[in-house]
Amino acid sequence: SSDTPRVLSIQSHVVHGYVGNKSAVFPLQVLGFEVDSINTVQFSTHTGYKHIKGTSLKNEELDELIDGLTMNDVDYYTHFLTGYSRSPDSLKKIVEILKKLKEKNPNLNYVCDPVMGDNGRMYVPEDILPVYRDVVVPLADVITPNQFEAELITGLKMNNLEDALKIIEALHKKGPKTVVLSSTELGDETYMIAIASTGGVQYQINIPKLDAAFTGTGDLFASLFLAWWHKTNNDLKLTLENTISTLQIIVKDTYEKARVHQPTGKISPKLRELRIIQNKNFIENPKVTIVATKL
Ligand code: PLP
Ligand code: PXL
Repeated sequence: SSDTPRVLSIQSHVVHGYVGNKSAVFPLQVLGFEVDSINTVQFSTHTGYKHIKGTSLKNEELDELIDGLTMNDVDYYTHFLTGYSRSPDSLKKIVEILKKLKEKNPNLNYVCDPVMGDNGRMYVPEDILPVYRDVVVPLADVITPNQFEAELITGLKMNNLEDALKIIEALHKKGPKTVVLSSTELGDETYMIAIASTGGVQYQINIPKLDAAFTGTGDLFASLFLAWWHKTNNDLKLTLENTISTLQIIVKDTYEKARVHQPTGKISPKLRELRIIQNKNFIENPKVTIVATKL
């Protein structure tokens, strides 16, 4: 029916663990969204493991799946979600799909996580950048870059909060009405800063740091933000608080359980897999433990 939001999520699938669609689909479903998912790759695990096995969906195969949806008249969506993509060609294909979906629903909400890298390092081919910057980002309603991705897209460097606000402004100028910096290194050794902006208003939230890096958190962030942005009727503060509070619960729980098995040293990828299903209740009913402040 028209009151159930419907998402098309085009992301990775991993057999084991939680990145891409494995990280995004369950939270969206739990929060009441109909989710249609297309898997851009099917790998055994995410690429942070030692052995990478699996296959990627070809552009023709992606086209064929979309054709099937169109021909059967099941291609009406309220939301479109994309993440990790490895080739400029597949990104251009995503733009074609977006345009088609917008013909069917002009109010389609496109949430784009322009996944390119973090901490000063690109982990997708460099020729992806101009496609995000010049073609994809201008068509997005909501973008969720981290600091490094926001710097790449704008060509500006972020050394302080003032820079961050200039970068956000530059990102709005490209098109997106909602810009969220999912994480920045503008805090200190104990916390990161996330900032959400609708142009008129900006909120900051401080995210406690743990001595481990997780994979799939960005994908989870984008799905939670999409869900709460819709469910709160575009309440920016509450959306940011619910998103970060849920992420914190999951990341902390994952960390604490991992530390039981591995008390010291670097935690293996296997033990760092996000404990998403175990925290289903917190996904459904987030306890706001971290408050956002107006900038
Ligand atoms: N890790 C944690 C604990 C977070 O709360 C967040 C986002 O808020 C991220 C990672 C996301 O960072 P990125 O977008 O760089 O993956
Ligand atoms: O979370 C991003 C991501 C998505 N898809 C695959 C990945 C990763 C991160 O490592 O390996 C296949």
